[in-house]
Amino acid sequence: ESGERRGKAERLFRLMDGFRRNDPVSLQKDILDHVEFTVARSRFNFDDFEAYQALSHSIRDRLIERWHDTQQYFKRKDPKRLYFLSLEFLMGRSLSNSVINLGIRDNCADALNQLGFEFEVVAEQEGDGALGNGGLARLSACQMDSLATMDFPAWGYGLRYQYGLFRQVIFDGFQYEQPDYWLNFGNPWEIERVHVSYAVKFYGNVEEELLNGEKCKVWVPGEMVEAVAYDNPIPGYGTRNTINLRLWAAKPSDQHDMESFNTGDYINAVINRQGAETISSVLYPDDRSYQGKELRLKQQYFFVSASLQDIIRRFKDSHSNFDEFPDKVALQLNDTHPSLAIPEVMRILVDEEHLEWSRAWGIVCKLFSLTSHTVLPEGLEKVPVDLLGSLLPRHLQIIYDINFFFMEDLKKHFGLDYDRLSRMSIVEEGAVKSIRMANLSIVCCHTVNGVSRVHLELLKTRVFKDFYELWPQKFQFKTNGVTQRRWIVVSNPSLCSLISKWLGTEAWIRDVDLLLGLREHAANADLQQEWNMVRRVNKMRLAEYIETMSGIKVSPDAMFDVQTKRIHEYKRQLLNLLGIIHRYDCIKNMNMNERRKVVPRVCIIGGKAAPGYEIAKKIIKLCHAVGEKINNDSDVGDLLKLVFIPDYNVSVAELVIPGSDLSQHISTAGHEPSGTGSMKFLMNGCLLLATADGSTIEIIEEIGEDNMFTFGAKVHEVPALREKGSALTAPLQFARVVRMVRDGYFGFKDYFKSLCDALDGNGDFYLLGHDFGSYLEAQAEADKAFVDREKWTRMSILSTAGSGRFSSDRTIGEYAEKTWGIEPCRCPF
Ligand code: BZD
Repeated sequence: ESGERRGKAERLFRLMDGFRRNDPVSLQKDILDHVEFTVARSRFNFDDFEAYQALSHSIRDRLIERWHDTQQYFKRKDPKRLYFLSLEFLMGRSLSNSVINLGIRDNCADALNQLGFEFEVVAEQEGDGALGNGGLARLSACQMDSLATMDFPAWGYGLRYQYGLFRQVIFDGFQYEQPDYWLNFGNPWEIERVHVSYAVKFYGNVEEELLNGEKCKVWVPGEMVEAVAYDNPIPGYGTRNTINLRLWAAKPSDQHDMESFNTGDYINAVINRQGAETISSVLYPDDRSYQGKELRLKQQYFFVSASLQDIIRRFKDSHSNFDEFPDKVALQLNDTHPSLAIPEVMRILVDEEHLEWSRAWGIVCKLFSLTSHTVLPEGLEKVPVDLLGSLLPRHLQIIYDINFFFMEDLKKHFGLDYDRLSRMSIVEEGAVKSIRMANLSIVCCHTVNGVSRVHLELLKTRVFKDFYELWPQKFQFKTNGVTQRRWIVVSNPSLCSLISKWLGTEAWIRDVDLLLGLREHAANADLQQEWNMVRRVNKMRLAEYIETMSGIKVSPDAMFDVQTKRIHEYKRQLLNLLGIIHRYDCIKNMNMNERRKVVPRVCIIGGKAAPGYEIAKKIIKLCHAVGEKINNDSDVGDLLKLVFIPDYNVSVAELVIPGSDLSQHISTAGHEPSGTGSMKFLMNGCLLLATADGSTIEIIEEIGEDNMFTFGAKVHEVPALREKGSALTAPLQFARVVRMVRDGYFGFKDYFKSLCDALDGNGDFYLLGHDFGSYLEAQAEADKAFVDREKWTRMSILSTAGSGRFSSDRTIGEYAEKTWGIEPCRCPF
């Protein structure tokens, strides 16, 4: 019967004229259709936002066609699939990215034009999808783009938070947080799947039952919540493949709480039901210290349970033997946040599928791989046993059992070395008995990946040293990468055209190593001139944005010196600020003649501080206080400006990065696992001023020390320098600028006191004092290079040319081959 239906459908499809067409006239018809029937506005009268909605729905139709074909093709071929589990995805805007990946950007622009609209203006109507905090979350988004483009049979799974990352508003120089209710105006990029939903259980207790004469455990839950799927199609570039990002939303379950309805308290019963939705209501802002919050744990399990039910259902559609599960499925844990998936798979296999423990464990150990994004031991997730035991009683038992067998193995391996056993145990004894999620993950994952070479080194020698000694082969690294589709093609279209023109091909958009071909033209005067022209226009656009946001007028002749990323002590925005104060102080003490030689700078800082992170918030205030002073000082004029860009997010980054001359990546060596912002700036021909940390170590190797400005202590020097205390190593200028802040030169003396105290003598944990001297030298080098236009432009071209290694295509290729064991599965056009 289904074959007959299919035949009918295929005949009808041919009658209907097949797929949506992508010529401008067909696109126009579709847009008007959606204006009239989806947006429900008159086709004779609609505005930019409505045009955005209608165009997006037209694109969505095309995505859905491709999505269906891809999924059917995957189903038919049944390759091994990758499931990428992450609690955070920072997708940013979808419209421009989609039309570029579909190859219909120009036709869309034409279609809109003929309707009296401009593509750029329409695209600006879209809000930012900000379901994540920073690097980890944007990395997931870049990797999804690469997975789709490289035709891998993969899906992402995550949570559909109703409130994304908070909006940052600045009032009087202080940060305030506001909710980001990003779904307020609808979201044309998602498809609600009311029929794809699963019950997720919480609380309750574990009972024993007899099954065929054998005892088995049964979890009797106390609460039930429904997980409903929302699918976000992810189109690849230059391929028909369109993969899926499935996000779960919590809804009350019919079985949630029948009791209270029966007691007759109807209104309160309904109100209680609504409470279920809080699980997916809000993203936790990252402060990198784990506090054992119940809601966070609930989110993690909710997402893991729904995803695994979905994955196992799909597996069972065409397989019945769980021994084949690892041949068909790879599960990637994006940090330990989804690591409850490990006991959850064990529970399903043992309690529900009734496999023997050892057989189930054998399967589980072939399924999972972990990527760590942390260096600090304090950054490792811990869940109090009491909390876990009450929310997920059966999982706690399973974790204890896993730990029991692990401890037995360890004793065989190392003998009764109790210190080592207690360090490696999944269970941490202590004031608050807790489960160490990293230990649980490492025990079970076949591979633990670091995000840069030096990061792996730190994992092996410090963070997971004991585990490395036990299982050296598990530890690998895959240097992070970012997608050139978003970070050049979408965000810097004129640079994109210029690159294609000089390479004579657009093939670098899929094969980024071709960028190397720019090297031979780096000194070409014509290319240099065109290069500078493109960069100049981007700077003017950024200058305009700065003026709108802050009222500060900046000159595009100045060097745009940018540091945009989450505010953290280890990222050292404070070092940057102290450098700016020093520059200001120098200018103030110059005579007219000397001032004429100063290279004008616009210093740009942007980033959010976690709401509870007091020091980070003080740094934001200091930036405003210093800016206030400098920007209003007529002695200084255009020689120095300091602006803070509020509410830095993916869309703002798309504007800032192409307009930057110099960008700073100046973490204390050994603290930034990788860093991916640097790669985006590099691709756009912005020069880097950086410490040798995380990925910048590898960037230096790729483009050469001559093409960037480096400074500061090296990773291996940091521990000894810390011992010594920086009172001895800090230069005089350092004490002077700190004193200016301390003495209230920028006001708010009491408020900034703790910032200054932390830099004193032995307290300077992040080595600002030690690195200050070489930082100023690197800055002086940058000034010198900037006035030599030919040299600077050559360095800029060589930066883009050398950025190919930092594409997420390379990263994903390595994961696919070395960690996941998956192969491309390309859907025919
Ligand atoms: O991950 C970041 C690292 O700090 C960067 O060096 C690295 O480049 C990226 C990608 O690998 N880590 C995070 O972004 N971490 C978080 O955002 C986070 C979120 C929730 C809880 C803890 C940390």
